[in-house]
Amino acid sequence: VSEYDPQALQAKWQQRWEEHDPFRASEDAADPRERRYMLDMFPYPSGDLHMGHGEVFAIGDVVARYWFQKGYNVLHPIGWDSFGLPAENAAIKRNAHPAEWTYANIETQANSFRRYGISFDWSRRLHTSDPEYYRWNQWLFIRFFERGLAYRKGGLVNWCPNDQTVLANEQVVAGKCERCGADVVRRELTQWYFKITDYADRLLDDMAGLEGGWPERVLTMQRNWIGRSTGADVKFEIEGREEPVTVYTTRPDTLYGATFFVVAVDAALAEEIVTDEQRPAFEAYRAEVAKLSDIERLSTEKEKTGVFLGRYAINPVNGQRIQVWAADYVLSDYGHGAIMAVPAHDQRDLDFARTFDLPVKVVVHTGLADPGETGVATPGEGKLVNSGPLDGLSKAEAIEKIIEVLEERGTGVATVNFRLRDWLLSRQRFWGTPIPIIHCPDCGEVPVPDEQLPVTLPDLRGEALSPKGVSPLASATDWVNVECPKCGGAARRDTDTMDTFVDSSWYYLRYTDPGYTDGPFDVEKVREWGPIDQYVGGVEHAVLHLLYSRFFTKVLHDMGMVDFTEPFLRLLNQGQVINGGKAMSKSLGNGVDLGQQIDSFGVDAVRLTMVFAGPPEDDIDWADVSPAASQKFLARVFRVFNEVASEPGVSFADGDLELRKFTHKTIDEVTKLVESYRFNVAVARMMELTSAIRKAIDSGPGAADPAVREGAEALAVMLSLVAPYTTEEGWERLGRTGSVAHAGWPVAEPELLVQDSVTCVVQVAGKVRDRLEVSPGISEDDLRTLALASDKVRAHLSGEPRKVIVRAPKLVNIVP
Ligand code: ANZ
Ligand code: ZN
Repeated sequence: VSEYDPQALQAKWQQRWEEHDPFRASEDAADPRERRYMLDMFPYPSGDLHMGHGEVFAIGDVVARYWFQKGYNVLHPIGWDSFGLPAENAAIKRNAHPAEWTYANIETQANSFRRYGISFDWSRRLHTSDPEYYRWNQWLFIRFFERGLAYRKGGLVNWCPNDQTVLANEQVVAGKCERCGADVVRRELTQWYFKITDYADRLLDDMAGLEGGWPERVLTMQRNWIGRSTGADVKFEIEGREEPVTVYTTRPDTLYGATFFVVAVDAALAEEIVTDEQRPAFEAYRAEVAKLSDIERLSTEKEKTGVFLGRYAINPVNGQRIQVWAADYVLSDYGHGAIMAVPAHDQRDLDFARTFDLPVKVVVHTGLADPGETGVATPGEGKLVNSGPLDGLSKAEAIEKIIEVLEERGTGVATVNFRLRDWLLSRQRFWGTPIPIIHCPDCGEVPVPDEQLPVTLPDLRGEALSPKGVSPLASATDWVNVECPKCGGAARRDTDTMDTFVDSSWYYLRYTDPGYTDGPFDVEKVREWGPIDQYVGGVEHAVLHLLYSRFFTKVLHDMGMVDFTEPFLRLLNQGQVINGGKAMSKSLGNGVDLGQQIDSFGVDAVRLTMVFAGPPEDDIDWADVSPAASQKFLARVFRVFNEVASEPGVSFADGDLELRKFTHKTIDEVTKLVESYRFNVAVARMMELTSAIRKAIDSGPGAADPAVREGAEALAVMLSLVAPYTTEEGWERLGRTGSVAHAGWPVAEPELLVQDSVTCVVQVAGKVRDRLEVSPGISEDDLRTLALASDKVRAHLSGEPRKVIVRAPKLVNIVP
């Protein structure tokens, strides 16, 4: 009976949990418990759960189970992010429908989650590919459309030639498709966008409130992605052109140093103003640039290239004629697609100037060598020179002054610019939410009336889904051709589907009532559950999902549907599980299968290994950890549970004092460690407690001592965050009734935490010279005497010290 058999425990307790549904959140308004909302990023059903899932959900479960133990009414739901390309690609290969693959995988993962013992509320399961779910994507899209936040425009977009679809800027990583790694190319297409740029300021400013709750690196990534910069728009006359051309600059103070002017080679302006004489050279150059990827184009290592457009611009402050060039280092979709070039103080401009022998004029004296000679621009602070009325001013003063002058003359204004672009949301693929718009030749873009939602996907499968560069939905003629809801005339449905990041932008709200039929979510219930208290998931979503969700939440706030403006109060990014120092991959053959690990070592040992491996943010190298050792530890714990010889309810106060103190110290530390997310150290403390109990049984007061029971019960509850099966069985063997998951977090008794000694640091002239073990209650006088008696201290003193500052019991500071 006392043999530790993880597989047998799993079979027994999984069944019990399913009968009792122990992690259901309560909706009872009379429930006095405070609510907590704990969420793990929902999985994509690409197959069975993998090691990465094993890690993120083991970590998330520590937090969720801790809150259960602390007596909160916890919402910890699970669902599936089940639209997306892999299902579609699998369906093409197997001549099947993407739903078949998707829902089969969801079942597989759901079963694995149950076995893995995660504390989910299974009654709230949702799948984004269900029409009951995506109906509300459509509903929300229409609300956004009505508010001017969803719109269609033509322009250059990112196109993945492999997946045959457009991508949002956020899905292009270093010039490659985030999904398949193919080089992204540019295409001219008319597409749907969400106007996330309207929220750029708020997305940036509200991050101040996430400070401390979110990892700093994620905040930094989002800040950089949004990329707010302040500067000025300045108007330059172009000879022979009616309208002046505006440039954006962050350094209007350097205006007197503008020695040439550059237009993005692919901007309409370049094409418009190039002189006949220069046109052939311009067109040849433009064709060359079109072949480059964005990465190549923007590389700072690349030789600067460009072509003179045969025209001149007039510097508005000094009337100077400067050449107008076209180049690829100026982007057509940032600022105004044209710049004033200040080679002395901007490296890109200097590289260009040196390549084409253009003048360099220093206008900020920085004390560094002349950039025209060194080839190194001086972008830093300094005093203005060669700048008329700005001479002698600092950079900040000059910026203020020049903006004043420009605004007075009507040739410039102070402005703010963002790197963030609108979110391109249409996709030319099948397995997603149809965009609920009907295109009518007379009425234009007409939203599908709410009562006709959802617009469900047409029934296409296999070959019909293969990518053709236009959406497969276009081939479903019966589906496409509809009456215009406004005029009744012949019209066509939009055939694109939505980016699946739309689905995940608001799913957390739907969990509060996934069956709700009167809207995307029940506004009242969301008010009660509030934003997510703790979100756990991968850092790869730093500027994708996490940015989009924040945007959606703010729009929903403005629509009066949620009363908060940030979705995730705290964020934890777990590391990756790697093997042999490398990411697991098919080609390296270093994959580790979660299911096999569980078969070999048991769920609890695998979970314990994940949590114990290191801080949750760090990667776990599976080659360096030992699930076998975890299993051995759990067997030791299990033996302790079996050997406790006292009865439940025994008075702990009668127990062995030494073990009691150890138990309470452990409780105190583990509580603090769990709350500060140092789960691995918390596990280490539990291991020490296990050893202490073992010792008490074997060579101390014995198995019948009440302190042994006290330690074992505390251990069972604390360890239940990581090893639910072992502790559930242990709890039962300890004679306790009910699930250990709801036993209640142990509380350390303050009287048992009193330390016998503390370390006192003794400093002489600010340097630590000795450490003394003293009693916590030592008096200042005693401590002074003790410190001055130390040999190590006396070695650094010659005679009476000038001053002795005593802070009992921890510090003595001696001024010699
Ligand atoms: C003159 C100048 C002088 C500049 C100087 C910088 C330093 P951020 O901070 O990223 O907003 N710029 C403006 N539009 C551009 C475009 N479409 N493509 C490439 N570069 C562009 O960068 C703003 C600066 O980037 C602007 O300030 C402009 O160069 C350049 F000592 O103007 B600056
Ligand atoms: Zn119409």
